This record gives sequence, C-alpha cells and structure tokens, in this order.
Amino acid sequence: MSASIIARAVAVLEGNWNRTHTLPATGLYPHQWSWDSAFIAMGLRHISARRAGQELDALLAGQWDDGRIPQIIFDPHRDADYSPGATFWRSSTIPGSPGEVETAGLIQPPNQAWAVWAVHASDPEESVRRNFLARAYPRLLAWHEYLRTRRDRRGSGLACIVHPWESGTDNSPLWDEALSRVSDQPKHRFERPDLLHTNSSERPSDREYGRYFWLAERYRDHDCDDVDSGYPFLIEDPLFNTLYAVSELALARIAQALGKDPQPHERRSREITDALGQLFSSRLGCLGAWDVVQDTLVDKATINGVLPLLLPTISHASELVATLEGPRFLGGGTLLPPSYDATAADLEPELYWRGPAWFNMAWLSIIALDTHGRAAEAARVSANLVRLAEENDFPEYVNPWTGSPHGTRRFSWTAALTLDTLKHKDRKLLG
Ligand code: 2M8
Repeated sequence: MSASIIARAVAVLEGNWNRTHTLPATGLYPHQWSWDSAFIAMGLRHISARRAGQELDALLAGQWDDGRIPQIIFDPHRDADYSPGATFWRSSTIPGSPGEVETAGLIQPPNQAWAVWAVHASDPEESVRRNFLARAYPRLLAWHEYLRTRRDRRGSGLACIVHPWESGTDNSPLWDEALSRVSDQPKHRFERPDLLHTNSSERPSDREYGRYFWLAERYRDHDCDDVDSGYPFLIEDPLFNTLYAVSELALARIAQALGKDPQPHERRSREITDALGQLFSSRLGCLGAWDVVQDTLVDKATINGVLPLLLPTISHASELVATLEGPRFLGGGTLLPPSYDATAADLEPELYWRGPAWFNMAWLSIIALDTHGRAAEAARVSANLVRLAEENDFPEYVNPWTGSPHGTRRFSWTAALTLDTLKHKDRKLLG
C-alpha cells in the first residue's frame, strides 16, 4: 500500500506546485494560502526540505510592514478564477502592504513558525546551508508581535479574528451568532467562481458570502486597520490561539538553535495556554470561542475547542480527552473527528465546516492524542486518515461516518498530511 500511496501523494503536490509555492487545489484555490502552506510544508519536507523551505519563504515574502502574514498571496494571472481576488483587495494601495506582491488584508491561523521549525528539523544541514532559520526568525517575531499588539482586543492575552475566513473554519457554527449581526448587502457585487468547482450544497450560501464580503469590505476600506472602532466581528477562536501557543514553543526552539534566549517564547506560550483555559465550558467538556463584541462565550462544541489538547499543559486535559474520544467527536462511530459536535441536531455531515471531517483536523487530533498518551486512538485515526485519503483521491473533506468524499479532490494539505502521517508513528508535538 505505502509505496503507491506515497507516489500518488507526491504527484498531487507536484501537480499543484506553481513556481515558488503549492496551490491548495488548482481549480478551486488558485493562489497561495497561509495556513495551507504551513500544513503543506509539513509533508513537502519528506520529499524535499529545500522545496518545503521555498514554500515558506514565498509565504513570508508576503508579510506586511506591521508584521501580518496575509491569508492569501495572489497569482495575478488567476484573478478571475477566485473571489475575492487581488482586484477586490487592491492591497498595493494600502499603506504598509508589500510592494512586490498583491495579497489579501486578512490573516489565517498562526501555524507558520511550527512549520518553519519542522522543516528545519527534517534536514538541519540543508536549513543551515540556506540560512533558513536566521532569515525566517525576524519575520516570525514580527508576525507574533502583530498578533500580540494588534489583535489582543480585550487584553486577555488571546488574539482575535476579525473575519470567519481568518479562522480557516469559515462557516463553522461558532461564527453564526456574530455573523447574524452583520449586513449581507455589501457594495461589491461578488461572483461565485468557487461554485464552478464544487457543488453549491457543499459551500457557504450566497447569504453567508454577502456577510463575508461586507466584513472584508469594511476592513479593507479602513485600510485593514485593527483599531477600527465599532467593528462588528471580533472573536477569540480556541484553535487559532492554540496554534499561536504551539508556534511560540516552536519559536523557542528556533531561538535556541540560533543561540538566542528561548525563554520569552516559552513564557508567552504559557500565557496563551493559561488564557485559553478561561474559555473552557464544563457543559460542553471543551472550549468555546469568546465573542469580544458581546463579551460572551460562544458555547458550541467544535473541533476548534477540542484541539487545545495539542498543548501539553492545557488545563482540563482529561475532560478534553474524554470529549475527543466521546460521542461528540470520535466515540459515536465516526472514522475521523467531525468539525462540529456529532450529537448536535444541526450538524450537516457534508457541508464544509459544519460537520465534515477535515484531514488537517484529523492530523492535529492524532498529535493531540499522542501528546496525552492515547496511542491506540491516535493509531486508529491515523489508519483512517491514510485509507480515506488514498481511496478518494485526496479529498478536501469527508463525511465523518461513511467516509464519502466531498469538496475538491487532489487537495494539497490532504496529500501533505497523509505523507507526514505515514512517516510518523508515536507523534510528539514539534516532532
Ligand atoms: C477555505 O477558505 C477559503 C477562504 O480562505 C474559501 O472558502 O474560499 C478554508 O477551508 C480554509 O481553511 C483554507 O485555507 C482555504 C484554502 O484551502 O479554503
């Protein structure tokens, strides 16, 4: 099995490679996405650490003066193929954007430092030859400084997202209430080129897109300025902040490798981890999200709220393990963990982030389970991840119970994380 699946996963990544980076999928997602590139690098490093480094270099080249690493770096030749594209964002007219490339103004979850460390560790000699860590470190520092100074909107120690797209879990039920307060009538008349590549029943609705555009438009029209008062969508997402804390641990390793002091990063990671503990809901047995505008906990069980288990010192770890292994996620006959509570009446098993199982979340769950000594369940999820990827041509997501494939196929992070899963047995965080 393994030889042919490795060859096929490599072929997906080769086919989606575009000069300096990997497209998530050639039709549906024709640009470079931030957290996709970090997940992709986790797999690419097993084929070529050099290419994985290039992928991350290309991403870091899109950094803005304020430190943000943008959600998307656009390929100018494909502007008509994805919406909103470079023409919508017109980033080069916004002060502080990078001159060389056009980007989105939003961000995505901060898994980039984790990926930089993983790529370095996979081939330290190649990394040193390319001066990879020394070049990446100041950029990653600026990125985390941006999150700390511009995105901690209530002084909790956690970073806020200002748009569902920034979570990477775009139409998760976690954002429903906040979105219901947002107008669905943007000025921009948007197209839906995404619907040329997937069934509309597997994508957000036009109404949701209206709200996404309204928020993006408002953010863009304020020059993507994070001190815009009266902004209606400010949420602390538990997964975004978990990856932030993991990435601080990675920065500690990077600092040490460069002969610098790792302690500030270890301290910062602890602060984020402790602050995350405040989002725990004992009713759910996992974390909710914090709505900063309403000052309330969004009390819904999603995979975002279970994955803080990635952090070895997260509080309520035994409850989180029980929730991940219980009926809401892995205990109810599912093959991979659903993105939303399997016991929720409104779960939709084939609709994007409202129920389907995603391979990046399954991969993170494997590491979380191994981190907390649950090797047998980690091995079961690993075997299912590899089998469902192989049988279905590396789909974007699957029905958690039947494993039927949905969304696009030959999806890059599915292929990359399959390669990484095949490579590792007992996973350790940052291993
Ligand atoms: C999806 O999000 C984009 C917007 O960023 C979209 O729906 O068009 C999400 O699954 C996100 O997590 C992912 O990074 C992106 C590209 O794969 O697609």
